Amino acid sequence: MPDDYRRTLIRQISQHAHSEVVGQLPEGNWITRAPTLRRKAILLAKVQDEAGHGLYLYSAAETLGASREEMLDQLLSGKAKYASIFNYATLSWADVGAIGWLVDGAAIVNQISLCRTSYGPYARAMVRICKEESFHQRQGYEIMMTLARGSKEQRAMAQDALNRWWWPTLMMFGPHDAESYHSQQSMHWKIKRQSNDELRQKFVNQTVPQADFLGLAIPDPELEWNEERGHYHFGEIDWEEFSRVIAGKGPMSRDRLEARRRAHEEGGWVREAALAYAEKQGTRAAA
Ligand code: FAQ
Repeated sequence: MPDDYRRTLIRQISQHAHSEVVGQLPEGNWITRAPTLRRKAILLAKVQDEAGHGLYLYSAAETLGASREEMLDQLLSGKAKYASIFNYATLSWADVGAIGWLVDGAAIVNQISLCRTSYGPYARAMVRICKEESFHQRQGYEIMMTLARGSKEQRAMAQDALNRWWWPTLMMFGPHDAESYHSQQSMHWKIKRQSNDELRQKFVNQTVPQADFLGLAIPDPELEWNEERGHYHFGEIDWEEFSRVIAGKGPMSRDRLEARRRAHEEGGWVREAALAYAEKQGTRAAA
């Protein structure tokens, strides 16, 4: 395996794993405040799924020779990137709906494409992840539907969440193709099967009718159907905001890393106990 191919995969897969792990935080914040027991149980299951996705992905990266400690170190020291979207705050219950609908929706569009990525362990992890993300996306849309059909205040809450999450969601697909310095090589190696702009367009095309069905307005005055292109035209993303967020200066960047560091420290005794237990079992098996 060429070294650069291996390095590129470790970079992408570990960033993807970090995103799943950090991605638990914005919604995890709402578990204690979910409006009903049913919503709480669903949200708990979803957040647990994200932890599981992190595990599949760290394991896939380990098959390439990266160690778990090394990858976690890079995340906790702030060296490694993770998806920009998780550096935004979840201000209301509607944000949990918007994350499921939009963020998981965008993640699926990207990950369906990655089910055909050229590295088998990554592609196989994606198949299972996509099935789970599909459940996540539906639960988010169902929350939005309930709010959109609810009281005036609930509709306003749903619209406010869409207003705040729309643009950061479009940023999840990364820079424009012309600015995406890894794309050409990754497409050549078939790590990426579709470009950042192609996937972003696909997401917009499938999401606009969903917003229409909810009776919510996408916060983009330029948004309109282009008959000739067979695609929605949409406005320009604020790339300065994107650069700021991926440089670690997003609205919640500091809190996210602090929460991960604290969880790592507080979980030290679990790792120690698991190692001691494995050692004891090993000694018994040898005896
Ligand atoms: N955020 O040259 P490109 C989820 C970086 S999972 C942060 O285009 P590439 C599930 C990029 O790393 C979401 N950084 O790079 C969930 C590179 O920096 P580097 C995660 C970004 O790799 C839902 C530089 O910019 N999904 O949400 C972003 O060819 C709900 C130049 O960019 C994945 O990771 C960004 N948005 O394409 C969980 C999918 N965009 O590494 C909880 C797998 C770009 O040189 C709740 N990854 N950058 O320092 C990919 O498909 C690709 O890596 C891209 C970027 C498309 C993200």
